[in-house]
Amino acid sequence: MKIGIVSDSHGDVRVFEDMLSAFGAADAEMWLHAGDFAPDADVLEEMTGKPVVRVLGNCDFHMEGVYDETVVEIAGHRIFLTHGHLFNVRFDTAMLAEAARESGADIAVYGHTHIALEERGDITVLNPGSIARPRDERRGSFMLVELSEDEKPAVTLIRI
Ligand SMILES: [Mn+2]
Repeated sequence: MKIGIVSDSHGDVRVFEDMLSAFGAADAEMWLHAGDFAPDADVLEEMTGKPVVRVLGNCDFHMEGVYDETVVEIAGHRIFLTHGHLFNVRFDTAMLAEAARESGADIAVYGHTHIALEERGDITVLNPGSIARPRDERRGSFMLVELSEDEKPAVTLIRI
């Protein structure tokens, strides 16, 4: 199953158009939004007609039924999704990976730094970067991830 991962759209939902017209994005059957701003996930849901799982970022206000972290189970994988500011991610991803491990996840997804990252260990740690305000390159980024049972996730980072 192919999923899309996006973060830190910061209200600039117009960029979703470019994102969704990128090669392969239309095939994503589900999206994860790692926060900032969580309400942007509603727009993405409307645009794609697909479910969008979201968490709260440090710039988000209280939203009914939306939390700081959540676990999503897809195709035999468990994905720990959180924005990252509560896990010291500006320093490194050790605390985040540990939280993912504790919740029985094999994949951790976060945002917050606006810097794309893919780390492979016992936990696959993914940051799609920011779709609207990248700090690593000029172009915003997101990820498409192919998930199959008993296989490591196949990750593609895409710049818009
Ligand atoms: Mn943030």
